[in-house]
Amino acid sequence: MKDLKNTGSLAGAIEFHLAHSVGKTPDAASITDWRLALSRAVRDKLVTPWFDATHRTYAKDRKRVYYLSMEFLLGRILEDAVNNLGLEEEAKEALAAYGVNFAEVVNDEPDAALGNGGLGRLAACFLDSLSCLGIPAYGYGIRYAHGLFHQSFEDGRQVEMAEDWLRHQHNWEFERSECTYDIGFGGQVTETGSRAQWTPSDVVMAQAYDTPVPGWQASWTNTLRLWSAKPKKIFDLDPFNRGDYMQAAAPEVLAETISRVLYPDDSTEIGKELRLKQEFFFTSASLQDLMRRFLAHNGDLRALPSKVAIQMNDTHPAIAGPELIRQLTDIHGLSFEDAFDIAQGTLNYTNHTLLPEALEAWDVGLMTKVLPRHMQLIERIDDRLSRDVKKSETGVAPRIVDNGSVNMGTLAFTCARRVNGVSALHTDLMKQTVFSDLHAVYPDRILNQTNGVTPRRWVHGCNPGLRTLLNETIGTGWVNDLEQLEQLTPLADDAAFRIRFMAVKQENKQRLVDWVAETMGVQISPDAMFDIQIKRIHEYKRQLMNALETAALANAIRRAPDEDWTPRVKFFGGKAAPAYLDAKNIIWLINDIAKSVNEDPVIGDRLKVIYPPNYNVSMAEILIPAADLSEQISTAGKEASGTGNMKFALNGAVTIGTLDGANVEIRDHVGEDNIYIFGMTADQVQAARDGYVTQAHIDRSPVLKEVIEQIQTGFYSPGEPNRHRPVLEKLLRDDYFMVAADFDAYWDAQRQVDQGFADRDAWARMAVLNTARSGWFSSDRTIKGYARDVWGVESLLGDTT
Ligand code: Z16
Repeated sequence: MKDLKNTGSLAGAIEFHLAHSVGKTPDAASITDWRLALSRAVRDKLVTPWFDATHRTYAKDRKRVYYLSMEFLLGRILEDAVNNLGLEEEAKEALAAYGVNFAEVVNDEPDAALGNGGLGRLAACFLDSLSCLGIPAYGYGIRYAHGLFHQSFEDGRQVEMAEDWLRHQHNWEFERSECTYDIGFGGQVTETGSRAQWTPSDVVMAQAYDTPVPGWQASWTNTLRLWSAKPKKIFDLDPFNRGDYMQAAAPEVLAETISRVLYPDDSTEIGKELRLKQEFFFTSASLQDLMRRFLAHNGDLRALPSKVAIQMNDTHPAIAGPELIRQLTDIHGLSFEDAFDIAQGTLNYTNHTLLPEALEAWDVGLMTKVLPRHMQLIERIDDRLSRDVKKSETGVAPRIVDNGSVNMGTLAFTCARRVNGVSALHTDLMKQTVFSDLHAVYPDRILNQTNGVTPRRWVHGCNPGLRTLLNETIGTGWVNDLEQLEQLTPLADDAAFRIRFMAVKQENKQRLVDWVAETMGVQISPDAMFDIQIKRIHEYKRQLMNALETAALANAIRRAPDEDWTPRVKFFGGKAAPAYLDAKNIIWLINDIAKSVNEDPVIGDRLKVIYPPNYNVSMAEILIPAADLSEQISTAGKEASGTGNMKFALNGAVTIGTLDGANVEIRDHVGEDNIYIFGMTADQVQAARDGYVTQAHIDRSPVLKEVIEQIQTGFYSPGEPNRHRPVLEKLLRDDYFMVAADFDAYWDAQRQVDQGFADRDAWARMAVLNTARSGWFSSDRTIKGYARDVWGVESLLGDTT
């Protein structure tokens, strides 16, 4: 292994840090103390490779990637770093010498939940791949004091609590108290000559905190730089001198509000002033920082696109267009046209959804108030777009400023060199729907980069049994070259291998059984099929359809308990945005169905429903390796990609799903015999909208009809028949996501799954083939695609010159 130029043995470093960083003796140390000591000891080993990577990038003046994202859903950091550094055995032994259990120590770490779902977790997987591939890159985001809320259930209903991940020392980051930038808001724009000058009325400081991101064996280490808001001045002296200490502290409170909390909305935009301020805050700080780094080595601003590639993760950082142009014109004196060309050559934009309610649009009045100079520049960018439209003679002219609001998707598109979708289907739909006008004007701009997931966390880390089996079977190269899993394909026909593969699955299921018993006090059988749907709760993801099918299955079992049922445990996991009442109602219904099913002695072990509260990255790491069946059942055309679908397939779960997002590509890779596809296609969904009548579909389906009547009459809410009326009323009034239309196809597919699982050997074969053929879904493949087609950057790994 590579010499990490470390600071001696890990054991010695842990002891050192327990004393010197934590201030404890071993006999007085709690699990948290050991964790903090281990974190410091591991972090020490990162420092040298981290410096090396920085120096090599500087020395060669290489093009750097800057990934701007409002969200980085990292989850736990320590175990991942221990794995990537190959320190697992050493850490286990070092702690065991004190009678301390390594697993307990790493599990003590709170998740860094600085994201809502797929978009934020994708950013975290990308950071891992960028480092593993040796691409010089920075992640830029916000160091929220409070990440995604903690979820609990009270009588089946979601209750939210503030999350507090920074309560204990956060031992991974380096505070950069010297690295700060001023971020202005409001105020006036004046013209001096041809140069505009923005004088903000409020200024806060963005302060950097750096987290090293080690690649595999730390052969390369990048930086995640998160910004925290600080006041320019701590106290207002007038009120302080008057003795009004609370009033004096107001500026501090106000400034820090900007980075206080992550907005908990996934796929809906709320248009709040504070959110706009957050977006500008981290975007402006990041651009000031990267410009400083660029200008330290380059005099010619025209060289920016050759040295810098900026990725806007969704439209959240789309103010980067006007902000970069503002810096180039108002600060560095370039003309608008030159500044626009440079900015456009540097910026790229990833779109993650086509849902209209998720497309950001800021009120012009609000934008003018918060960012007056940027609003002027947005108007100029809009003029430039109009000129390009005229030149291209395509007819329908898209506008950035339209109907009193600033369309951030159109802005991001106009300011970007490349615009990408996150799966093949999603990219096609982008061209056909929301971006069809812009695509006609700029036909070479849109391209696809299908999402991926990091095999370090999502196989090697979370599935030690599979890791060992793979290492013994195909060697260890798969960790960095996941398509090597293809070598397993012939072994799907090898009975002895299938047995070993399914023994790993069984161990993982037992681990989940124990966890459910411990955390929820519910006993489930590891011999049942584990059927899992984990993701944010959203109508388009159709957890409701899964819940209705669960209730229908319970009915069928109750009617004929002695039939040959395939025992199932249905797992649900996920949070609803606190303001998304329809999603919260679905959670309530699922929990009521779970209660009824689980308490029914006639059903027994044939069906159980488990909904553990507070689904997060760490919980996914327990659930995914234990899955037999992966639920990916969104209304076709609505799930841009999905990434959980990839994690399940890699870990040997079989998918039941619609032809949506990356499911299409999963089918192409694993083969149609190894996946259960059902329901309408995206085209059929579009065609079915005209004249859609929910009741007609219900009348056609006696199975669905019975369940709906049960819910209506309070079967799942005894004594309170109206409890679930809102869910049903919405379904009957406006089944926009076509639960009723797809229900029968889903039911039938599930019965096929029952039969499939009953033939354990045939199922094992499918499971092996899912793992064998999912290597393409590594985020390493995705990042190589971005590096080649979007950023124009190369790996510095092995480049020791
Ligand atoms: C998000 O997680 C996604 C889209 C979006 O507009 C906002 C958020 Cl917070 C998800 C998509 O829903 C999912 O299909 C996709 O796999 C993921 O982004 C990563 O691209």
